[in-house]
Amino acid sequence: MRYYTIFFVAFLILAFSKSGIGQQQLQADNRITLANWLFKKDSLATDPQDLSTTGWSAVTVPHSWNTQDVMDDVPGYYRNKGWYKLQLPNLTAYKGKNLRLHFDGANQEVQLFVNGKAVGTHVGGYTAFSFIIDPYIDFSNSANEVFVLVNNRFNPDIPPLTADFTFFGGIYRNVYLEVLPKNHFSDPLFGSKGVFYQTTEVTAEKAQLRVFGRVQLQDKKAGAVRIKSRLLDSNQKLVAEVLGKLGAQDSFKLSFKPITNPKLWSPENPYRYTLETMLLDKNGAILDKVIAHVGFRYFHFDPKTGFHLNGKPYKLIGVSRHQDFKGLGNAVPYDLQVQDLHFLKDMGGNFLRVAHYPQIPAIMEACDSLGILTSVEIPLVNEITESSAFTQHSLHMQEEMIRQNYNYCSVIIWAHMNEILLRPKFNADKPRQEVYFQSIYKLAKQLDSLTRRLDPYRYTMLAHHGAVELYHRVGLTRIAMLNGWNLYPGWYGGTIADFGKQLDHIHAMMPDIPFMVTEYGADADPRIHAFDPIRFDKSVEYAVLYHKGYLKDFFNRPFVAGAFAWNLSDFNSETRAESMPHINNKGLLTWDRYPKNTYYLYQAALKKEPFLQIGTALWRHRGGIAADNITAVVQPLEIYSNQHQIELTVNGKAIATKTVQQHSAIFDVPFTSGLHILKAAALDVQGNVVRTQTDSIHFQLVDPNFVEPFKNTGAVHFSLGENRYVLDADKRLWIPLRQQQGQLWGLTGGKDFKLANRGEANVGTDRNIAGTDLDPVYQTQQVGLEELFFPLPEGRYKVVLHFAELSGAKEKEALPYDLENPNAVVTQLQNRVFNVYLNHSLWLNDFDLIKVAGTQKAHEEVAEVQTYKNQGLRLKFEKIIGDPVLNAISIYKL
Ligand code: GCB
Repeated sequence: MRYYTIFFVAFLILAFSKSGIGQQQLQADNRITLANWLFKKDSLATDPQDLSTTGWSAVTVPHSWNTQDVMDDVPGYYRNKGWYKLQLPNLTAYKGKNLRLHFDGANQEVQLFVNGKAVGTHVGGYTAFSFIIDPYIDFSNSANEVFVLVNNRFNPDIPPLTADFTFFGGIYRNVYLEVLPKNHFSDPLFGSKGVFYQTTEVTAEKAQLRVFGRVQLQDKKAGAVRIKSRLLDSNQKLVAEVLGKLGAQDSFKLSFKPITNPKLWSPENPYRYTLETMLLDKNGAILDKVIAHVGFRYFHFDPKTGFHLNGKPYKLIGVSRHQDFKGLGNAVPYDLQVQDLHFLKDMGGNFLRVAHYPQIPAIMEACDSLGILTSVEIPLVNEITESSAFTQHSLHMQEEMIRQNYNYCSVIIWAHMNEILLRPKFNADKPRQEVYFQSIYKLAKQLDSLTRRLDPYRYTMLAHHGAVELYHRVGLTRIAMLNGWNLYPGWYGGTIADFGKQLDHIHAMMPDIPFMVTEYGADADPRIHAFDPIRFDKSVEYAVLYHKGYLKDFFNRPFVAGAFAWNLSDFNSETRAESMPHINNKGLLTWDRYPKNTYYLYQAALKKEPFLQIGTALWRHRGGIAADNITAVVQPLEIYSNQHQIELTVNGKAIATKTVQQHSAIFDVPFTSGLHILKAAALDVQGNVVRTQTDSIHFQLVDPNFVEPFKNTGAVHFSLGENRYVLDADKRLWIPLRQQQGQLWGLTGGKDFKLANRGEANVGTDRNIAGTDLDPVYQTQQVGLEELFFPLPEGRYKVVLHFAELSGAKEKEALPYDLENPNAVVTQLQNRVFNVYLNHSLWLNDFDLIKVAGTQKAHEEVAEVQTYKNQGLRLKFEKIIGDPVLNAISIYKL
C-alpha cells in the first residue's frame, strides 16, 4: 500500500473536489478501482479504429466472457479476442503525476491503447502488470479513452498449453488507476511495488531484516533522495528504523540492526510487524511510501523428519486451490475468494498450495493474516514448447510471481512445473523424445536457478505425477530443493492402500530429498451416494474412504513433510466429461462452496477444538426399498468427530453409542417413511458430553405395496444399471433399481451397461449426455431388460421412461491423468429396435432410440395410465433388433 504525505493527500482531495471526481473514488492506497467497462467480442479487430461503435455491453470487472459457454453441451469455449473500453475519470487534477493502469490479471494476452495509441502489451494470464499512461493522457481534456484488447487464444509460446482447468478469458481480476508522485518506488517490468524485504536469519532470540528495491526518479530536482524503513509492532510502536542512500541505478539496500526476541509468526499465532519504507527528499519530506507486513519465522525441510517451523517438527496439511466459482468463472469478487481461506482455516489446515498459478493479492494477504503457509507456482503444466519465446515467457512469469509475492511471509516455497511429463511429446519417436525431455530439464534448471538467485531464503519445488521413475530418469527430481508428488492410487488405478507403499518407495529411492504430497484426491459428485462404494463411482462415500486411507498413511510417516488435498473446491475443467460434465469434482467443497462430507472428515481429523458433525452434507433426502414385510430400511449414517465416542438418537430412540475410529463412527439407522430427527452427542474419554448436534433426514420409503413412496413427493424415481443413489438439483431422489431379489416386483432381465476394458471401476459411461444435467442417471443403463413391474395401488399415474444411447460414443479427448486408462474408451454403436408394452397395450412400437435421439443424448417418453386393483404397472420390453435398454423411470401419482 502506498501513502503520501499529508500535504499530498490534502492536495489530491482539494483537486478532486474541484474537478468534480467524487472524493470517495480515491481509495486510501491512492488508487481508483476501475470496475465499469464496455465490452464486446471481436475476433478481427487489431486496433481500436477497426471497432464499430455498436454492439458494446456494460460489464463489471472482474469479468470473463466464458462464464456460460464452458458449461454447455458444445465442446470448447470462446478462445479469441475480447475488447474492453472505458472513459477514464477526469484527470486534470493529476497533471504532473505519474499515472499507472494496474491490472491484477487478465487472461492471457493484453494490449493497451490510450487515446488511440498503443501503450504496451502483457503476456500471461495469472500475474499482475502495470502500464505507465500519463504520457498518453490529455490533461486539458476530461475525455481520455482506454481500450484493452484481451486474447485467450491458444498460443504455443505461452504457458499453460494444456491443463485440467479452464482458461477463462477476460479482465477477470481488478483494475486500478494508480496516482503516484513523480519520484516513487518502482518495478515497472514486473508489476510489484518495488520494495522487498528478507528475513535473512531468524531465531527465537534475534532476527535479521533487510530491505531492498528500486526507485524511479522523474523529478531530479527533489535532490539527494534517501530511503528510510521503520519497523512497527502490532500496536504501531516503533521497534527499529534504518536510513540509507540510493545506490547504483537508483537501487537501495538497507539492513536493520538485529531485532532481539522477535515475536514469531506461525499458523497458530500469525503475528506480524508493519514495515514502512519511505522515499525522502533532501528536506526529509516523504515522497512515496510502501507498507509491507513482516512475519518472522524460520523453517527447514529435512528428508527424514519432514518440515520444521520455528524449531519444531510441523506437519504441513492443507489443500490446493483453484480460483473459479460457480457461475462466475475466474471473475470472482475478492471477498468471495477470501472466504476460501476461512474454509481452509476452519478445516484445521495450515497450508495452501496456490495451484496452478499465482492468485490475487487478497488471497496471499489472507494467508499471512490467518496463518496459512503457502507455496506459489507458475502455470507451467503438462508440457512445454521448445521455443525461446516459451522459455522467456516462463522465466518472466516466474520473476513476476516472485517479485509480486515476495513480501508475504506465508510463502515458503516457489514452484515452477506441474506434472511436466504428463503429456510427453514425440511418443512415436523416442530419440526425439529424449531431446524434448532434455529441453524440459534445461528449462527447469533455468527456472530453478533464477528462483534461487531472486530469493535465497525460500525453497524451490517441482510437482511431479506418479511416474516416479520417469521423472527420476530425466533428472527432474534433482533440480529443485523439494519434490512434490501428485499421487492418486485408489483413484486413477491401483488401490487406496498403494498410497503408503508409494510414499515408502519414493523415500527409499531418494532418501536425501525432502518431499511432499502436492496432490491427492478422488471425485465426489455431491449428488451421488453409495453404500458399497467402489473406485471411480464418483460417490461421496468412496471419496471419504479414500481420504481416510491417505490421512492415515501420511500421518504415519514423519519423512513426508506435507500433504495437500486436491482440491479445496470443485472447479471447472471444460474438457472433462464425468458425471458432472466440465467439472472436476475432487473438491472438499462444491463449486459454490458447500461442504461435502469429505470436508467434515478433515475437520474431525485436524481441528484441535472439540468437533462433531453429522454427515448429512447435501444428502438430507434419502430413500430406499424395503424388503417384503419390513417397514424400515437400514442405512449407514456416518458422524464425524475428534472425540472418543458418539451417541446417536433418531426420533427420540437411542440407536447406539460408538467409539470413533479414523475420525468417525458409522451407525446403522432403521429409516421409516418421513422425517427423522437426528441427535448426536460427542463424548470425551471420561464420558462427558462435549458437543451435541441436531439434524434431520427425510426418508422416502419404497414399501412393497407402493403406498409410502408417493406420500410426500407424489413421485418415485428409479435409476437402472447402478447401485448409487442420486439426489438431483430439483431434490428428486433416484433410487437404484436392481434385479428382483425375492421381492414381488421390480426389474427382470438384462445387465448393467459397462465400458469395455475398464475393469472393476466401471459405472456407466464417462461421456457427457447432452440435453440434461442429470448425467449420472442417464450415464447408467440396464441393457437387455425384459420387464418392470410395480405393484401400484389403483389410480392414475404418469410414467416417464428416461433413455440415452450410451454406445457409439465418439472419440473424446483422453484424460491423461487417468494413468491406467489414458485413452478414452470408444464403444461400438449398437443398433437396437424394440417394443415397449404398458400393461399389455403397445406403447412404443419399433422404438429406435438412435433414430429418435441419436447417441449420448437424453430422451424421455411419457405416458399416462390407469391401474386397477391388484393390477399394478407392468412394462414389457420386447426385442426386435439388438438389446432393449432403459436408463431410468419416473412414476408420478396423478
Ligand atoms: C493432477 C493435476 C491437476 C488435476 C488433477 C486431477 O495431477 O495436477 O491439475 O486437476 O490431477 O484431478 O486429475
